[in-house]
Amino acid sequence: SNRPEIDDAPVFTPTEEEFKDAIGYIASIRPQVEKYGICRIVPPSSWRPPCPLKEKSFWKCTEFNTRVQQVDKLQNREPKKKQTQPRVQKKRKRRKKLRFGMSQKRRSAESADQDEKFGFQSGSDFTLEEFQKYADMFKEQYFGMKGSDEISLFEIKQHKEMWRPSVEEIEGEYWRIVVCPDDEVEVDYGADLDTAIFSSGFPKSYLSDANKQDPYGLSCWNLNNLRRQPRSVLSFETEDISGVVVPWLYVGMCFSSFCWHVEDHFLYSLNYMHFGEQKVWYGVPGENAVKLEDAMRRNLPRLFEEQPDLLHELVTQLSPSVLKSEGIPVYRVVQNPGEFVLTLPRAYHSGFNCGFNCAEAVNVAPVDWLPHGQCAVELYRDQRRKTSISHDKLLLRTVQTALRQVWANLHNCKSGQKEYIWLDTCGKNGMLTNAFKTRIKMEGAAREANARLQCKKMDQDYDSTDRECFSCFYDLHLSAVSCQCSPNRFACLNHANLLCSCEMDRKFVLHRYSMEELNALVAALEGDPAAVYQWKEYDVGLVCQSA
Ligand code: 2HG
Repeated sequence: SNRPEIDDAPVFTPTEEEFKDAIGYIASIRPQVEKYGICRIVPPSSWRPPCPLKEKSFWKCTEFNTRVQQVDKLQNREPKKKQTQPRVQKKRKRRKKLRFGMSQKRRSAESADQDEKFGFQSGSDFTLEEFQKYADMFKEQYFGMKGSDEISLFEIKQHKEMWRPSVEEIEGEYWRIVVCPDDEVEVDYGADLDTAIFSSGFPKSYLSDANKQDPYGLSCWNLNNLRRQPRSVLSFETEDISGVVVPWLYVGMCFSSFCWHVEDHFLYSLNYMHFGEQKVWYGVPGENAVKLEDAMRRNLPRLFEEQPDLLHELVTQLSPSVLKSEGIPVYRVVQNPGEFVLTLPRAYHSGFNCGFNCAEAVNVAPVDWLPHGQCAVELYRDQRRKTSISHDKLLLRTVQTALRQVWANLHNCKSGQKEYIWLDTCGKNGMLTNAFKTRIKMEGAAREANARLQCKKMDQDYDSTDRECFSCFYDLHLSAVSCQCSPNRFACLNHANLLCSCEMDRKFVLHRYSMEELNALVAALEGDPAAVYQWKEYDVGLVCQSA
């Protein structure tokens, strides 16, 4: 069989009490999940949120766009680059093309760069009702046809129980198509649908007065609310970044796939299945991320030669059996409707759907994510890759909030426990203190290297979302280098030399805080009362300025 023989990732079944705090629960299971990278979370049986997508008016009327996936080309395909040497024509087996129904809805190939690199072309628009019909018909015909082209759809329906394949059979067939592609199998996937535009599968508490009382509208496991939970570093993100803090929806059919990838900025991801057939996941612990990347390069050298950043495109599968044979641990999860799947920072994951289903996903950032996020932006800088969030802004805002609590704690002005949620991330060896100290040390060294340049304070209200290093796209929230010659061009501290050919005395460093202020912040986080008071004076000033 082509079914990979791999162990299952752990399953967690929180009690109702444990389920009251999503970020707290995730933090509590992290030590156990780290060596797997992925896990399944089964909510208490009483937690059954209604799904507004199932309401008739929505189900039948609202359309979403799909992408077309050639499942047989996810691992084995020819690089698209023009060949310099004439290729020897290999004799190929007769290929059976498996696409069914609704082909009249298919759009012609749209994307202009499809000739340049492999990707998923835009497919048809469907309502959920139409997509379910299409998905069910595909699956019935696919598995009905196997071994015998003679069975009619009618006969298949009559013997539904007899042929209905198990998850394991679908999994075996999936990897047969991907690994030894004799047939062309094309499916559609309603992936990455912005819930702000399409709709969320969870009730939204702010949409109607009735929902304001709805425990599911308010639930901390409702993915629309996750960003705003206590102890979520992403609660300090003010932009509605689609797919990161605003959930995305996935409407799947049999064999529709998500290929090997890690989350942007190495964030956690939390995925909930609203309804439908199972989603099979494969996860690799975060500490094996580089090993996985090397294995992918070794096994698919020509594809990586053509496209060095292939893994960012999310269009490539590689059999878990191959990864295992290269010594990379891979774990499996079968997600059922009503269950969550959690992936940890830098844990590669991939998978496919067993039939028509609908899931929703968003990123999560408990405080232990900070060092991973730092590592991500440093790698992005080296790869000259754009960032999607300002890591330094989130870090600074978390520190500011934590320090208000440190100050309040010193004054013993307890006004409800909520005020103190960040306290145990501070102190001499707190997670927040450590993450901030590491960042400030790096900042100190980079400013030292630019000590010849004059310094200016940047406007407090300057937001780095409109500025990035011209060379590596590094975020410029903490500091930027500018030159009199070009006021709208900026560099990070590492690329000051490349900014322009002007003399150094025309260039200057813009900083949000001086090193003295940053070091005082560290001392305050560590609990030094004098530093806390010094910071408080400054913070009051800041609050007044921004008020
Ligand atoms: C993820 O967390 C996505 O990476 C998986 O939610 C995508 O469900 C999918 O297809």
